[in-house]
Order: sequence, then structure tokens, then C-alpha cells
Amino acid sequence: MAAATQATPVPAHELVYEPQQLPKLRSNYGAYLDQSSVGWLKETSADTSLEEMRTRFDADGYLFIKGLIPREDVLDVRQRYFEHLQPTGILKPGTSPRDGIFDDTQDPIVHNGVGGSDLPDNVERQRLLESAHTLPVYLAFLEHPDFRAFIRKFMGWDRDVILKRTLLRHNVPNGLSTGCHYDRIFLRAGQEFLTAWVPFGDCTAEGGGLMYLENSSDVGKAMEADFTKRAENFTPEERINGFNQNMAKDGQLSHNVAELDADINTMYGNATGKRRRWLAADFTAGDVVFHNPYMIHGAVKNEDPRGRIRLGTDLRFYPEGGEIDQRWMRDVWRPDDGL
Ligand SMILES: O=C(O)CCC(=O)C(=O)O
Ligand SMILES: [Fe+2]
Repeated sequence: MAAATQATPVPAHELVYEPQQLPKLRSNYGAYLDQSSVGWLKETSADTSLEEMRTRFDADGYLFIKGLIPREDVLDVRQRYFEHLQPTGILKPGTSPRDGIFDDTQDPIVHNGVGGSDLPDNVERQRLLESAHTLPVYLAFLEHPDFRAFIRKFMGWDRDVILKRTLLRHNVPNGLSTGCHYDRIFLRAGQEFLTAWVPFGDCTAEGGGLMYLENSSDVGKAMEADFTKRAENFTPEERINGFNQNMAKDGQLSHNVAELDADINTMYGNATGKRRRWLAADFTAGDVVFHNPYMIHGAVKNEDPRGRIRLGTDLRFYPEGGEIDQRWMRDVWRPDDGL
């Protein structure tokens, strides 16, 4: 008999686990998602086998790898980006560009970044957003040898090509974030590709990270098939245009995630009968999420209580020799490039 003074261990199956609290997710407009429509992205550690990573990517449409890139390499880009933007008055006085804290006495709309909505009116601000894409530390980051080697290994490519047009997007607290979309809308020419989303800095789910609609590759494919059908009589150039008559003005499916969630559940249901959830994460510097061209995703509205500006980039990769969407190879992002 066990000594009376010792507590009897509770069998594992009787332990009560408090479910991790779910984040409150909303996009630019509309309500917060119902908590039954919210979940966490599945984390994959960087030492997981490639085989397992590929299995997860195929099954889920995304692969969220913790700590794939050294933290300081990512923070160096964050620092340089905000040093570059400092003359616009975006940073809270007395704080460091590496921290990237918004000056909350400023109007968030004036400090919009790329992709959330219209660009700021101020020409100088636009010019700095544009030239940020050619900062040497950023261009060097895009060539990061270990990161690029990982992509080749993961995809089984001898050589990889990164699209020249990348999008460095910052979202200030209470400003506008990227709407919900799947990437193929904007990259309709050429074959399928791999997207990597890299947050430059720590960013909680409620601080403007990406959210992905669970198991949504099939929905994205069905939507794209519908858009393609309705574009049958368009010119070839119009057909691949992410802003053609069939699409919204800015190509996004919606800037209201709660409304989009309801529409998708009504129109596309789910074979398993289970509601698809929007999956988010508390990202830390060095994390990367890979996703396929049809996964539906968008950025959460940044409501970071610590005032941190969310900064991330979207990168697209093809195998060398692949059929590339050449429109995205012409130049870096420019405000008037029409893409
Ligand atoms: O950074 C964002 O807000 C959007 C990123 C994105 O849509 C992507 O990486 O495909
Ligand atoms: Fe995207």
C-alpha cells in the first residue's frame, strides 16, 4: 500500500487541461469571429523530418515552422526598415527602431503600409515604402543561404528562383491590414509556386499576424475555377488580371473575415460537416509559414496592446526553369506597378 502521506498521482487521462485561450480575430471591417471559428495553427519544429514536413504541408495547405531563421537576422531587417521609415514620424519618440513601436499620437491611416488598402497620400511616405524594398540588408536577407537551402531541400529542387516582386508590409496598431485572399488571384500566369510569409519581429495573433482558413485549398481552387470560367471571353491579359471585372477593386476576397466566413460556410460547406476555423498564431522572430497558392488567408487587424508595428514580407519561389509569372519578375514592388 502506498504511504498515506504521499499524494496518489492522478492518472493522465483524468488530468483536466484548460484549453489554451483563443485569440480574438477580426479584419479591417466587421465583427470579431465567433470563438467556434477560431483555432491555432499547427506548429512544426525546425528539426522535424522533411518527410513529416511535406506530409503536413500536403495535408494542411500550410507549414508553420518555429525558429527556422536565426532571430537576430530577422530583427536586423526590422531595425533597418524602421530606421528607414523613421523620418515619417511612425515611431514613438524615444523607442528603438528594432522594437518598432508606433507613435500612438499619430493617425494610423496616415501610416498605412503596403497591401492593407490605399497607400498614404503623402508622396514622401510612398517613396520610402518603395525604397525599403531595395535596402541592402533586405536584399541580402532574401538570399539568406540557410533559408534558401531549406526551401530547395523541402521542395526537392536543385535550384530555386525567388520572384523579384516581394511585399514588405507593415500594419500599425488600429491601421488597415491585408484583406482575405488566396495568392493565385495575383499570380495567375505560370505554374504553381510556394509562398513563404516571414514576420520581421514578434507578433501575436491579435497583433496583426496572418490567419488561415482551415482546409481551404479546395475552396480557393473552386473559387478560382469559377473566376476562370467567368473570364472565358476576356483577353489573355485580362484573364490573369487580379483586378479584372470579376474581382474586387483591390483583388481581395473580403476585408471582413466574419462575413467571408459565413459566406464560405454557406456556399462551400465542408465534407466532414465540421466548421472550418481561422487559424492564427503568436509568431516570434525567425518563424516562417509556407502556404500553397489556394489557401485562403489574411492579416488580423493589429490591436497589439504594446503598440508594436507588425512587419512581414511575402516571398514566392519556383524551381529554376519553371514557368514563372513574369509580371512579378520585372521589378521590385512599385506603387503604380498595376499588380
Ligand atoms: O503580410 C501580409 O499581411 C499578407 C501576407 C500574404 O498575404 C502572403 O504572404 O501571401
Ligand atoms: Fe497572400
